[in-house]
Formats: sequence, structure tokens, C-alpha cells
Amino acid sequence: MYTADELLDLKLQYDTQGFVHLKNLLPRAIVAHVSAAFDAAARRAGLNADAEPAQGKRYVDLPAILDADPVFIELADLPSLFPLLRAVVGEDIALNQTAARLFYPGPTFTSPFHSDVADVVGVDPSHAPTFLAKVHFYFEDLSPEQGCLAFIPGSQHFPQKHVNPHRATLAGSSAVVRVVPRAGDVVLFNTHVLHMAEANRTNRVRKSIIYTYGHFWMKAYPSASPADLAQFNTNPQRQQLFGVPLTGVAHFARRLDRLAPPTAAQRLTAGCVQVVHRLLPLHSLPPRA
Ligand SMILES: O=C(O)CCC(=O)C(=O)O
Repeated sequence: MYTADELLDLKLQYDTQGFVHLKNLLPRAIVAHVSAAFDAAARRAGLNADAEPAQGKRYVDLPAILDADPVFIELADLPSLFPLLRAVVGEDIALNQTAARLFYPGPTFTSPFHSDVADVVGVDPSHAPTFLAKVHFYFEDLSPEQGCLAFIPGSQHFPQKHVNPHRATLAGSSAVVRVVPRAGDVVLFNTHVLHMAEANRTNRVRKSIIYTYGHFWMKAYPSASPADLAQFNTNPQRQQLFGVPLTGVAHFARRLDRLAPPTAAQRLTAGCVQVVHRLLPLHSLPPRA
């Protein structure tokens, strides 16, 4: 667990550099459990995680990983990581997407240094540092040539097209930082910082778990919630994280620091507002001054 000062430092690093490499963050038992559950899920999907590439595919994301094993639910709000996630995303944090990925030996499948959100409409991600954060969890040591992440630190602040990602010599630039993770490490980054996965030049598949966090009011991918949402009935933090709506609480008002369930009066008011909206068509409302 990080102290309050360490959390402030990590958030400062995230805000300035756009990413943080959190070494040895996952407890050993979790690393072993994730590794076994990942391989079991791969086998169920008909893949041998340690075998040759699937025909023509550079990478495979295992389906419905949150249903595959309870450990993948645990990863979503791991006590050693979650306070930092809350700090960098905000109290309305919710899971937006998950992936359990096998990246086979060969060239990269990602675009050269890119932002995930450069084309989003209505938000300027260079001025929205809390918009979306991504976590790559590693449960095996990677070698430097095994499809590691590379970043251009601070580039999340740049205007569009400030960097030409196709410049042939960019990969060798002194501005580029590569992260070589070991089992138990986590890499957290702002999805707008310029980043990419490099080629996997080894003969071993790269395995990772990738969770993206946004805000409760955002539309999440189906991969961000397990099939059984009733399992969170007594856990309001997870209800928020996995996108369970609550009667009487607006999507824009969900906050981890306001987890108390709505009072009977709030539920009644919300119900009345809905009834009034249904009964009164828009044109019957008095015109605005
Ligand atoms: O390393 C990967 O699997 C993908 C890297 C990437 O571009 C991303 O996570 O957005």
C-alpha cells in the first residue's frame, strides 16, 4: 500500500509523464492465481497460450474475462492500486473495458506512437488528464524484446500532430522510454500519452491483462461487466465500478465518496420527476423567457 505522500508523487508522475511503472505491485498469490486462471481461460477458448500463433492473428483477446475467474474481478479494485486509480481518474470512476491478451511473436499490431482518444468528439484530451486511464497487469517477466510498451513521456499535453509517429528514426529517439515489466508489475497510463507496443521479437507469447478506467457516465464496453451483477448487491464500490445503475442516483452523480444508498425521499423525488416527464409532453411546458 502506498502512503499518502507516495500517492501524491505517483499522481504527479502520472500527470507530468503520462504513465507510471509500478514495480512489484501485485501480491505473489494474485500473480500465481492470475497466471493459472489466464492459462485455463486460454485453454477453454481452444488456445494453447504457449504455442505457435493462431493462424493469421497477431494477438488474441480472451472472451469475457470477468466471468472466467473471481481473481479478474479482484484485479479491478486491488487495494494496492485502487487509491491511485481514484486519484488519477476521479471519484466517479468505472471500468470501461477489459482485455486478457496474448501477443504472439512477430511485428506489433498497434499503430506507431498513438493516442487512444485523439479522435474523440467534444473533449480535448490534451486538457482532460482524468478522461481515461489504462492499466496493463503483468504476471510473467518480459524480456526487452517481448512486445513491451514504449512511451513518449509528457506527450499527452501536446497539440494534435505535434509528433509524426511515422518518422523512421522515432523509435530510436532519446525521448522514447521503454518499460520492461516483471511478473507482478503494473503499468498505468493516460490513454492520450503517445504509446505503442513494440514488436515481439522473441519466440514467446506475451501475456497481459489490460483494464481501462473511465467515468460512470461513459458508455462502457460489454467486456467491462461480468454477467452476474447481483454478486455486487452488497458492495456499492463494485456496483459503481461495474456499471450497475441505482434508482434515484443520476449517472453524473455516482461517486465513491458518496456511496450511501439514496434515501426514500430521494427515490420518491426521482420517481415523481420521471412521472412528470412522461405525462407532460415537451410542447405543453411553458416557453422559456
Ligand atoms: O500492448 C498492448 O497490448 C496494446 C498497447 C496499446 O496500444 C494500448 O494498450 O492502447
